[in-house]
Amino acid sequence: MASKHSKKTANTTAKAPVADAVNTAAECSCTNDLFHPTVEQFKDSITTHLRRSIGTSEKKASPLAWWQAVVYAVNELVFERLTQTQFTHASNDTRAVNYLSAEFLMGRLTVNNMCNLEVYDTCKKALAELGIDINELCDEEPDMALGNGGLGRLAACYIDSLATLKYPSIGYGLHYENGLFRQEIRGGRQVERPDSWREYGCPWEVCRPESTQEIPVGGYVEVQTAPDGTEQKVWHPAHMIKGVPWDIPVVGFRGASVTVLRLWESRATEQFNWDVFNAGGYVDAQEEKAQCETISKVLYPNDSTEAGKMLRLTQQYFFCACSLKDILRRYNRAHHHDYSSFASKIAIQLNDTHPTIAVPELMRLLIDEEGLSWDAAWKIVTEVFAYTNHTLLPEALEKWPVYLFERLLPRHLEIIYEINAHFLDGEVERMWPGDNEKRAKLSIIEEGPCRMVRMANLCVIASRRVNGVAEIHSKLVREQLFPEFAAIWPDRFCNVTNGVTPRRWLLACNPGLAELYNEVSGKDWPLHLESCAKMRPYADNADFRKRFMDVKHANKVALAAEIKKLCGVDVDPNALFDVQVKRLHEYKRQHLNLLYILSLYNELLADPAKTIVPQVFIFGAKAAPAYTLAKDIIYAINKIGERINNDHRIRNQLKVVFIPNYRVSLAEKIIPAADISEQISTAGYEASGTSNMKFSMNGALTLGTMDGANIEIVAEAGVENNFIFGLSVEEVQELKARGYNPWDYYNADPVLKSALDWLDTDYFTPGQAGALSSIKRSLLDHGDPFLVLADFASYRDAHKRVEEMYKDKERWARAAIINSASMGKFSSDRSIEDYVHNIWSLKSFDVAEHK
Ligand code: 26W
Repeated sequence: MASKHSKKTANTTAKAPVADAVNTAAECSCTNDLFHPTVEQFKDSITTHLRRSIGTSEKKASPLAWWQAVVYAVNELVFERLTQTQFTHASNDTRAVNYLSAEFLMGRLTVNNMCNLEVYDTCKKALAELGIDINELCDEEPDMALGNGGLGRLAACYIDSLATLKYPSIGYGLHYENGLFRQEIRGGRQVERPDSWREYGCPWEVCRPESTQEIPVGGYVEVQTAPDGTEQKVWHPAHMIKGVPWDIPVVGFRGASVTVLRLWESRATEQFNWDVFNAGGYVDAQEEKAQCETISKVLYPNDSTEAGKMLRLTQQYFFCACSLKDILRRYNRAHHHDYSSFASKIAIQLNDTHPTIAVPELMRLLIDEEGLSWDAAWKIVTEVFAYTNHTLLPEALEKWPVYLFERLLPRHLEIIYEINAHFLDGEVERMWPGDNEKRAKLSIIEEGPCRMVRMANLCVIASRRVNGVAEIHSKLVREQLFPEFAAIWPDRFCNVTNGVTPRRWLLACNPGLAELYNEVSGKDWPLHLESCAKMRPYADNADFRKRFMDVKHANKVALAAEIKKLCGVDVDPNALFDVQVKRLHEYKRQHLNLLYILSLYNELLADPAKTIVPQVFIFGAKAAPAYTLAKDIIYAINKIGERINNDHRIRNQLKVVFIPNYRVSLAEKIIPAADISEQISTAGYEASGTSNMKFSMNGALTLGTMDGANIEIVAEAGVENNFIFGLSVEEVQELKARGYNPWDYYNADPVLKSALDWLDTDYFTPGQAGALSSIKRSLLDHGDPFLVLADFASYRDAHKRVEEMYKDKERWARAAIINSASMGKFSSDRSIEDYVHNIWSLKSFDVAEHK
């Protein structure tokens, strides 16, 4: 089948000469050589793969086998394009960005790849003719959940945009055997279960054993004197670990180009096994093997607190070291160890501080292995790296105990000390001569009983650019997180507001709305999301409003069915769907939402005749396994939901559902069905948020604080079309400085007081009074660090405004349309162009067909 497709491609399209391959991003005509199979050809390809690649038949094939066969059929197109992309880049010796990230939250790839190749409808028909429902088939695919939340999903959106915009690029990460845990809810509580996403193999990935790397760890450093009298450091590592790369090709929209995600799997080296084995240590060898393989076994499920574990540091070092060796190997293929053009060919982006160890590792490779001087190596390093900060939470800023470095990476520790000495005696001394306080604050090493390496300081010192992920966040990064660094290097700091790929988050997940955009904006809107603004005037057209809301209603009907299946709860698609889906964290304030629900329930019980806008509150959230209060909040949502959903007195006017195991594939079903998007973080704490953008794109109205990208979203869509409440960043800081006392709010507001007191009773947990008390205690006895009580009244008021607007169906539809049509800025294509122009300086390349 492969030859059939490629032959067809070759015959039907003109070959572009390689010399013509260099084009600007604006000329977007590269897609006409993409092969579009017919329904018959697709059927043929799928059944052939069933028989010849999988060894089954149409009659016997399991749903999993059908899905695999479809992936093989789609992959024929993907691989063809991959080869073309790599040929184009190699023959032009392109400058590329290497995106280093400990997380890539890819989700499922089948529908997305089909949509990007514009073969979804063909495939759907082909499958229908074979008696298979495409939705059921696609539900066979496990999510690639190799990330915790926003940071990992952002990396996945960026890979999609890089491929679509034809920028030479590669994503590097870890090939976790287990992604983020699968969440089960038992008795209302979160239980973590392993997520083995590739238990039966993943048909999208290709192993590349020829690019395997060997990575040294442990041991000691010896100082040798060279014949010319100079000192040389020689690292004698204790062990070597093998890094095996797995490639996942990501195809851009209309097959523009293919960007590879290269994920490293750890294995024991053969050499080690043989040594121990020969010494009679068969069992020891097995243990060592298990230890090596542990490195890529599991993703750490924390999205804010750093555990400081040896394994986590080893993971970070392992994938950075593999990636750098890979980068150097490819560079040297064309440049033969001449490093003079290294910085002009290579950009490396650090996705938060998790890959910071790449900085000393590149220094080590250049100095110890390639023979460059310190100054030459440092010049390269500071031209190549850039760092994105994703959080201001102090507990999320990575610090590693020096003793862990001594044990695992002794040579890297020396290099870090030297970078630090150069910096403190250079820039810091020049700026603040003799100021020991400044030296202590800016040092990469934090002194104390346990000396620590501050990874963020190392990142800032080594990077040519440091960016935050929304305007307000970048301002706080510059002014409050790193003010001294910004004084030393004012031009180093910049902003790149996050974005999301409209291919996955609109075209693929909301076909009904995508069809409306095809009508009003033409079919190129997934490439030019600003063109969706053409829908704005239709907000005034009653017929169009009806069609828009019909799409929303159909999505709500589908979600209601899913909720019935997953939670066993009946919800009415005519009710207002109010959604908060994101990681569970106190700063995101799911408990603020819950307190409002309690107050609303209380109102209904107090007045049995009362009618309100029927509302369904929908939650989805995973808590870090060791984050007790977060898990208590999940328990509270479930128990309160159980009581409310079964209380006939309130006549189905209020429902609360917690959808278990929230993940990318669920987000794709939930977001298109939302009326309200809850974005209620304490101002100053949510760096950007990205689901806020996805919700707005899909026609939900934001109920949110002036935080992160919410500020930019309402600037585009109009504050009158959303519901803004709560303290601003400045007000939060003033209140904290003045001295915040949550008891004042508790005592002054009877609505709030009774909601909180309810948590101490056994009303929601019969026979177990106090089972929900930890939430109340955190808000009163432990000082309410995220100002939940301070924002409650304003939040409640905003909810009342939501209800008022929802009663006016036409007004609501108008606001929903304007929100969706105003999200052009939040395409990840725009974010990538910002990175390209302000940080990476890349040129895009049209991918030529070749034979
Ligand atoms: C365990 C250490 C750790 C610390 C922080 C792991 C992961 C993190 C991430 C930075 C958490 C994260 O995902 N941050 C989110 O990044 C998104 C993409 O920029 C932003 O939109 C979110 O606001 C931010 O919380």
